[in-house]
Amino acid sequence: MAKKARSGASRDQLDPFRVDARGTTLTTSTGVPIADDQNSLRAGERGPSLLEDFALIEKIQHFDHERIPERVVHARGSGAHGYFQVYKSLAGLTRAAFLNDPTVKTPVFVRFSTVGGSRGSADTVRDVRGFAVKFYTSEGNYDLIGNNMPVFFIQDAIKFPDFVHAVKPEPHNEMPQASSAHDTFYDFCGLTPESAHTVLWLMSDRAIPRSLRMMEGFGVHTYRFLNAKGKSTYVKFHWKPVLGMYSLVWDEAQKIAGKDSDFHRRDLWEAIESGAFPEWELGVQTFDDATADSFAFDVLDPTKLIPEELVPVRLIGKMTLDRNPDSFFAETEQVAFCTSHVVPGIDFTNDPLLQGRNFSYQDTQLSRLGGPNFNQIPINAAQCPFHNNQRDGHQQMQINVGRASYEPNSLGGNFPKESPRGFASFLEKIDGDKRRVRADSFKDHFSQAQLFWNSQSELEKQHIISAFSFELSKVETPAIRERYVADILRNIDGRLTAEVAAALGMPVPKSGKAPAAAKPAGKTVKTSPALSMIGTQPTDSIVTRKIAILAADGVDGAAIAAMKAALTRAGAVVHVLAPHLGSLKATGGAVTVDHRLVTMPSVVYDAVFVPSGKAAVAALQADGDAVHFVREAFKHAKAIAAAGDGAELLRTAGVPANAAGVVTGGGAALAKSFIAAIAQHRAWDRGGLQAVPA
Ligand code: HDE
Repeated sequence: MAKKARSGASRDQLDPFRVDARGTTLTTSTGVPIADDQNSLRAGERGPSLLEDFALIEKIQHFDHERIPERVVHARGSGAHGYFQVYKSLAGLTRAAFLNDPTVKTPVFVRFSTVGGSRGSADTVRDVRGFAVKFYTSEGNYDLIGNNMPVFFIQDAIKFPDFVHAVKPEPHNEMPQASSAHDTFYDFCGLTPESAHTVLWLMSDRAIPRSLRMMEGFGVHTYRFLNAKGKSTYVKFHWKPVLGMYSLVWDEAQKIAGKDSDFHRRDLWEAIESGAFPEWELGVQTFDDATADSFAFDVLDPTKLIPEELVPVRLIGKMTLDRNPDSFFAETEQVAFCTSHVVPGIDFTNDPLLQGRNFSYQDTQLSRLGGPNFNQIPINAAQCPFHNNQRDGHQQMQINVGRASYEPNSLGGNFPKESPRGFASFLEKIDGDKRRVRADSFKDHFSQAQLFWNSQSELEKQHIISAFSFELSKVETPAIRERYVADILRNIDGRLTAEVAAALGMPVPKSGKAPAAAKPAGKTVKTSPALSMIGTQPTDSIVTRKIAILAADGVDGAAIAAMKAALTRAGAVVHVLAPHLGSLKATGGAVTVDHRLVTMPSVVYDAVFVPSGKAAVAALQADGDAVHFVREAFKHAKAIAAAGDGAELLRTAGVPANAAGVVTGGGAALAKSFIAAIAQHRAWDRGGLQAVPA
């Protein structure tokens, strides 16, 4: 009954609910044994089915109701269990119990998601990724529901339905699926300049991560830490992936969406099954009111980030994901995150987006999960005791004993009782006029878009230009394209505007809507190196990278064995791909084939190795899939290695042996240089990739 990889957490609330039917008798859901599950009850051998067939009716009826509404946003997601451990007590900043004791491993459930697509949509679409963490702490559940980008498209919750209607597939024909490249999105964003900063992030490589394990997470809003004395410190949360942050290239992401639409889900699942547990460090930026007031932006505005150069990120603990769910539906689908799930020591600020979220998440679960008892569903249930006077409702799972379900009471000794240690909100003085208003401090929409743009490397800027050009080319209404370039891009950067305008075949706009506010005074930075991915990537590890070895009958088995051993030692995952399954006739020992070449395209691998062996190389040269594999890996700037006459296949594929990231030769030296090339992630300085026909 127990699963193989156990969470490091001391206990698991799901255990009592796990059902293992091995060795059991088939029954109805009321426990009546079933003798025949092949045939329904009929009047006569060829006659009509009978209404009294309760086994048929129960089975079909349950099936008819298997689906629940998918999430209105973030419908596509993948989850995993694990634990979080703080490095040392943060008692000075917060009284949150799970952040006070470094010996405690707090169980977590994490769900990663895309935003716009429906539940079955592809993983690698250009989109923001959700990064939602449920901490089952000793003082209740804490949900940190963030994204892989630190800012959001809008400033006020009242605009969220508008934004989501604009980005989702268009209402008349439900197209396009899981893509922002369409008219309604750019119509809304062109008319809503506060979205400019986040749309820039969406056009960056952050929106096409290589792996869910290789992306950052952000709490986005400014929250509060409260210590035992009630002292408040502002806090921004960051998740930093231990493996570093890496992305796909756009052409590759689109192809994977067709070839393996579960790419990220599979990658997460396989890493955990193999014991390569994904890890993130939790970082915090903490600051006081005076610091907040000194910035050139408002810390309550969720379209703004706090540059790490102004307030450094302090790493306070580590999260490890070490167990896959048993049931996708029971766990990943039914998990209900709510921003209102906070614990003593963590509190909200007046960020108007956060305030609206605090209603929305709680509310949406009612229609998604069918009633007010969703917190009793095993994946949502607290792992500490919970007692109150809430009663009844659909799917009530608890049998509350006693007569008193009210407070105060004398019949039940006045239990459950309030506690002096209970949650207490920050004592904040509020004094203002009741008004529908957007603060002036929220009106500068372009300074941080410029900060992000200016912080990107040349290559990353090119990728952003290509992404905007791609997306806006898909917009059918010329006025919407033109407005976006004139009113938004023109206010960010001249080169960005000119190059996108050129791709759209429109003149570079000389005028457009002016920014609503002048650049405010206050502390900020001109560039923030931490905002560039390429500049911050580690280049010394190939752990969990997937490497393909292309082989056929007649291959040099010893060359494969040596390369495989070296790559595996370095932590990579190695697959032998060949024209047929089974094993290959090989010199130096038989070689087991992991996959047929036609089932595994180059886009799902990080690098490719072609071993020597005359007959094998000749067979691969005559195989269009093998030639395309190598050429496409080259186009996507991946590391390519060839041993001995394996280099012939590279020649057939038009891959120059002296190009960056291409290594040839043999023996230990080849393995070493191949590993070094893979660790670079991509050979960006390869050049001429646009011209590669693959
Ligand atoms: Fe969400 N969001 N959101 N969102 N969001 C939901 O809640 C909403 C926002 C985020 O894996 C919904 O349970 C409003 C920001 C994630 O289950 C819904 C506003 C951020 C997930 C909802 C926002 C997020 C959601 C849909 C603006 C990053 C997936 C299903 C006021 C900090 C959680 C659900 C999971 C899901 C509302 C803005 C992240 C409808 C009203 C900002 C990661 O309640």
